[in-house]
Amino acid sequence: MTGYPHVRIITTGGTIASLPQDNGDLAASLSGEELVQRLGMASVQVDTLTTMGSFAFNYETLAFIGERVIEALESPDVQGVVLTHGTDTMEETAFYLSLTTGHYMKPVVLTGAQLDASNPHGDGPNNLRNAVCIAQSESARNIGTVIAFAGFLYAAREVRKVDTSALEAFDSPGWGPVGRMDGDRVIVLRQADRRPVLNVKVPVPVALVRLGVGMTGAEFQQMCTGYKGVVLEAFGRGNAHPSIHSEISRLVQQGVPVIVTSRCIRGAVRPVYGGGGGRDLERAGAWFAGDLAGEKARILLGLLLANNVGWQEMWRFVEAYSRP
Ligand code: DAS
Repeated sequence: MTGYPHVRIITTGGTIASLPQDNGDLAASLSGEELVQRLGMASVQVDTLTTMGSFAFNYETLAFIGERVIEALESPDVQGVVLTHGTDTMEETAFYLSLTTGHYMKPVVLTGAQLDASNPHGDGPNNLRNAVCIAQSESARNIGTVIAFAGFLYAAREVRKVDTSALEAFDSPGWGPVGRMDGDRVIVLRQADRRPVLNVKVPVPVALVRLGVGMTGAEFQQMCTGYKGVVLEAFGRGNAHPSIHSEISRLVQQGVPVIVTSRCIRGAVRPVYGGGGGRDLERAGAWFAGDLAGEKARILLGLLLANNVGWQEMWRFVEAYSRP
């Protein structure tokens, strides 16, 4: 389909494309064409990228998806892109895409399902229909990368999977949705913020360390060994056991960037406490990432390292993505 505006649907698998197999396992198996056929949609072009659960994706998958989404956005006939995806890691792919495609004035809409494709009451068809409406909608031209799920639109930077099984799988804690559906009408509540973008690359692996009570510098050090970057999911406002900040200082002096996020689901980190708290982590050279989730800070840092971005410039990116 070329010559007039259309939506490109890129499919990757996930529950939306899954059917029970003979042994009872649920497995992603429907192609993009089969998914779209079930909806009887016109004005769309389908590209089956892979048929996998998103829990099986790796860094290369992210870059592969990024390349294909950019290829679609570059096409003058494509008005928006819909990406079907497993819900487990959807927020990370959404964030990766917002980091690499944020300069295009075309929507990138991710969606999926909580109920598999064999379920007569499945949520997949409605979610996909809504995602296509958003990608076609004039009012959503400037929405950036969003997850469209259960009738709401969530910004890539803020969205998190908050429920393992409910149909309302996603939320943006502290922010709420950036839009909603009203029938087939798209109501945009907030436009996307424009931030600096990076080239599509395979992210460099970064350690993601979530603190638990009693975790010490020795444990932290073990978990970070061999990595070129570290994201610490610290306590509350961004605090850690007093034995950790000297390990952070050692890493930073070796040229390993350390980003502090919170293990809380809502609210921003801020250096407030001494005695091993956030002020000591900041003095050790760690960067505070606002309310950016740890797994997203990991994608950001991995992509910055893959793009060979210098230290000052890295900080500029972390700052830009730390702000809502
Ligand atoms: N949770 C499943 C889904 O939503 C598995 C996955 O992430 O692919 O599709």
